[in-house]
Amino acid sequence: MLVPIKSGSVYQHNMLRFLTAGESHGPVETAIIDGIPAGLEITEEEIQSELDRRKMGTGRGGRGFIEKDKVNILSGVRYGITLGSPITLSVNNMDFDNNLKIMTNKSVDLESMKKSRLTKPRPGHADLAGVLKYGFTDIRNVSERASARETVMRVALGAVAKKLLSELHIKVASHTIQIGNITVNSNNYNFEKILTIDSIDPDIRCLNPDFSVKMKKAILEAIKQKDTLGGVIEIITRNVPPGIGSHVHWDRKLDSKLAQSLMSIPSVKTVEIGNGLQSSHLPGSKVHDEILFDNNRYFRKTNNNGGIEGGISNGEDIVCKIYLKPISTLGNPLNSVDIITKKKVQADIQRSDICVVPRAGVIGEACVALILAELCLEKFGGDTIREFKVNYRNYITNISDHVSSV
Ligand code: EPS
Repeated sequence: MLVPIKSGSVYQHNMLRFLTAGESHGPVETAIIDGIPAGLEITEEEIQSELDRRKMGTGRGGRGFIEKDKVNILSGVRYGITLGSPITLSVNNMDFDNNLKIMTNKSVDLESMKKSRLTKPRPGHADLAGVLKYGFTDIRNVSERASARETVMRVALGAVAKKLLSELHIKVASHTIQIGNITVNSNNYNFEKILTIDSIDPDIRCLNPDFSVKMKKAILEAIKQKDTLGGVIEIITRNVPPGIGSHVHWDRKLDSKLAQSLMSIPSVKTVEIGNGLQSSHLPGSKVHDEILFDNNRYFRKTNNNGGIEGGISNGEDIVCKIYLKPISTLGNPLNSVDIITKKKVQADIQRSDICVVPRAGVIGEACVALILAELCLEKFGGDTIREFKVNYRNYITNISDHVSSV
């Protein structure tokens, strides 16, 4: 019989939290994650392999070829093992602009900064709302931090979260199901195949080769037209036990936390759990997943609810989709208004990506992994990985005891 070791105040004590910092063309992107138990094996190479996955895909702009995205572990890990103390990660920006040392260097030439400032906000970007909110006359003060470059740290942190989840056999995978108006049917997915999608189709990350060709063509056409394209990614998590998240408070619900995390990825405008969009058109009898019991466990034949009911995981795959709008920096810019002159102008043209959808899957996986790691730590607690795993196994034994005593 396994003995529970966690104390009653686990929720506060084992809270996983993190912060990222860095401007897109500043010297460094950095992050601190706190709450990872001691004893987790993690190396720079493991984090690096996730960052390398994020660099793949058709539709990248020139910046992608400049950045190395080489990660450094600066604290919280010794000899490849976590210490229970905050873990600091950093990635140097190769395309570093000295003007972005403004926070430490007051002696920069303000006149030339004034001349180089960006004043023509891009529709769809944080540019205009950001300068109004923070009282700036240079859009770069906003766009540098609003940049999707920040997701480099989310992916690095997500690698740590994924490693923690792997201790509970939880795996996260993603694939592309839409680029522009080309959509592939993702029903009856093969999870093991999705786990290997990077080697099958590194350019688009789509399981169907015919659709992948069409999607790639669409991106190349958008490049020719100086336009941009959005799309849809599906992110699937397997082996999450029933009972992660909670129905008792709005901000402890697994689906509400996943939605916030995924919605925070730049360009994401919709987060769908299970078949949420389609379900809104159907009667309940065609939507809800009937409950079955066999081999000492409950299961469902369908998974329209995407593995979450009442904000709690039900043991089925957690299925999320993210819908991305096209990138807002356009080669043929839309109309805008200059924030200094208030005259009608065309928005700034800046070097940019054309389509971020293929690699958004890697970012989405990280966002999902960070939430599941947080909620698994809330549920199972522990200062060490051993405690965490014993508590997990104890819980799994308890729920199957509950089943057989009914
Ligand atoms: C981004 C604009 C581009 C992208 C960048 C995100 O950068 P730049 O303005 O330097 O050309 O390449 O993404 C990355 C650098 C990255 O690593 O993902 C934006 O404005 O969001």
